[in-house]
Amino acid sequence: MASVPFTLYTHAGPGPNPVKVAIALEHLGLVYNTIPLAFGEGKGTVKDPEYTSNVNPNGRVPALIDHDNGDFTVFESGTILRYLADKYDPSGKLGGTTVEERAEVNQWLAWQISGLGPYQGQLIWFLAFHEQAHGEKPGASVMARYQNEVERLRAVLEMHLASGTRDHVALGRLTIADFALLPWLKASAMVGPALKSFGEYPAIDAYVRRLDALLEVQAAYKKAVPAV
Ligand SMILES: N[C@@H](CCC(=O)N[C@@H](CS)C(=O)NCC(=O)O)C(=O)O
Repeated sequence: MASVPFTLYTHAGPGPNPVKVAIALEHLGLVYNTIPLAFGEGKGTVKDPEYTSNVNPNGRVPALIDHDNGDFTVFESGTILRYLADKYDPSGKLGGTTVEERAEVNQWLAWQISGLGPYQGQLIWFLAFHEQAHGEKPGASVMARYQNEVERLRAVLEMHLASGTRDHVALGRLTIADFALLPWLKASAMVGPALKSFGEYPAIDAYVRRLDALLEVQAAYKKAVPAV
């Protein structure tokens, strides 16, 4: 048995994907070390050949190594969350106890990973990094495309939470889908006035506050996200 059973590769900055996994590890009471990687290329980055050859061929974080399972290595945050729930939560509370429950959790996981994450992530890129990289501002129609899609997705979530007076996004209880959503909703702060404030989405606002108050969430942020 390894002395610390899990190694979690995180971002040396505020990237929202690795902390999802830290929240799950904290919630399950699993002990882990973090290895923060920088963006870019070279030693100690997400594109370091040592990392892409041995851990994540996609050159992104998070990735997780489960040392007590023969150093089983897994990347993609949604898949890591699913792995942890399936393997370490036999009650099924976090990931669903039936095929139908698992589908309900997975649909919101997929919604975050394929929708909110990429659109909001690219919006952050266009706002904060594009001009520096390309020497010109992105066109207004490009910005509008990303802003409108993020707002559309937020309106979908708002309606879902508000219409069922739901405290959680799936199954009426805390699941790995909440762990995936929270960091992306919190990361809206990086976009500033380019997106509406959560004052305009009261159900999302309450949802974020509720999850943020969990001790496991606070511990995960402390350990997996550097203070800025
Ligand atoms: N779909 C991936 C996205 C991972 C991702 O994009 N992570 C960011 C940090 S939050 C990253 O590693 N970016 C590095 C880069 O863009 O070079 C997941 O959910 O794990």
